Amino acid sequence: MKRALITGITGQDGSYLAELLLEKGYEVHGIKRRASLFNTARIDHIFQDPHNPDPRLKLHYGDLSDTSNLTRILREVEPDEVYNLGAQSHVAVSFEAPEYTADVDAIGTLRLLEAIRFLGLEKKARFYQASTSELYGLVQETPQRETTPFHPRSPYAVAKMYAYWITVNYREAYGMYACNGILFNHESPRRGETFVTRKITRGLCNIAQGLEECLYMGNIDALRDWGHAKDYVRMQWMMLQQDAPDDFVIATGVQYSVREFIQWTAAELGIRLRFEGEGVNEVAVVDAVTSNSAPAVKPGQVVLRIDPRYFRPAEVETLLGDPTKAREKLGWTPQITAQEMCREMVEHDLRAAQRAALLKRHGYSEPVALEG
Ligand code: NDP
Ligand code: GDR
Repeated sequence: MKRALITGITGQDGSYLAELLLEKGYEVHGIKRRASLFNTARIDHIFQDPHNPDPRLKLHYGDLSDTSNLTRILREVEPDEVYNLGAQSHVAVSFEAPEYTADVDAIGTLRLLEAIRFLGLEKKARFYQASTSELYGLVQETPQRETTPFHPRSPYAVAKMYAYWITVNYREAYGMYACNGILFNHESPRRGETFVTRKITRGLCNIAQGLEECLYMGNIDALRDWGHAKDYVRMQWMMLQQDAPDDFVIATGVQYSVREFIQWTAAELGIRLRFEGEGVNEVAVVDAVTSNSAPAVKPGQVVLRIDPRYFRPAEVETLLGDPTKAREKLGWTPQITAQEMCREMVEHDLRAAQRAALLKRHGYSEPVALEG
């Protein structure tokens, strides 16, 4: 039985990857952070009682900022595969907490690689690094592929650039099987609530149910290449099953704007929107409501405004990936389109909003709008 260690197992990708590896018969170890509230909601459904004689999912307390902790866990687990998905992953937050982001996202990756080497596991443990399309930042070529030069535009992207190169360096210097997946944005119903797609699906579902009045957004003209996290974790595993390590762009090759994602979400809820005004004065107004999914929304209602608080000090305006290498060398193609993914996210968030509205009507609780 193969053993895998996943940092960031409690995150979006970690949870889907853990499911996939359990299905494939792996023993899965995950590092979770100590928090004052439970942070395991995304993996609770695959939790296994640690008192069972042989649980195949095991969680270890740890943190990418703690070398001795990482070394001890690696020594205990002796994994065949290490997936480094743990990170402070929010680009806007990285401008607020640049040093912490560098410590976890850049030096955290070095700590993990060095611990593998220190323990003499460099020929046994295959290593996957969660690299990102944010490396391309101010894009030098469209679409972006493995050879496109990097120009990172945030403390997050700069930290991830260190992690990218240290992974390449350990491969070249020590012959480690170490790979970078350069992943473009990927989403799902498990996406963190402050990333743009989830903020939109959750926010508009809440508005549809009368739980919030208006969604406040930043740069809605940004263009992204969005895929589904389930498709992308499959590729993370595939990258570690090759004869030789390599780096791959993982993307759909199709690009949409944030504004289009807003329109899709509204359409799923039976809300027809029109955008009015310009720049920070732009708003989205309801033209018509054509389904009973949005009982609280009325024509003429302003459901979206621009708040400059969500603009970034340096923005990545456009990203579009070229996944040709992944298709040709690994036979990978994404199965779920961005529109299908949007529908799944709306269905999920509408159910949650309907439930919250029911509770609210009966005086039980009131959800709050999130920053992000
Ligand atoms: P999430 O933000 O959903 O998950 C991040 C995970 O990292 C969580 O489990 C989080 O723990 C954990 N983590 C945060 N800080 C630390 C730390 N100091 N030590 C250990 N673990 C920590 O991210 P995603 O699942 O979306 O992304 C996975 C990885 O892929 C990240 O590295 C991200 O930067 C990268 N990436 C993501 C893309 C995307 O579109 N989703 C695209 C390209 C790259 P907790 O739950 O306790 O917060
Ligand atoms: P990104 O994702 O920065 O690409 O990083 P995010 O969803 O946060 O932003 C995408 C684009 O939408 C614009 N935007 C807003 N973003 C947020 N979060 N909130 C808003 O209100 C808003 N309004 C407009 C942003 O400016 C941006 O242009 C994600 C993360 O998962 C990274 O970890 C990963 O590396 C990259 O994707 C690939």
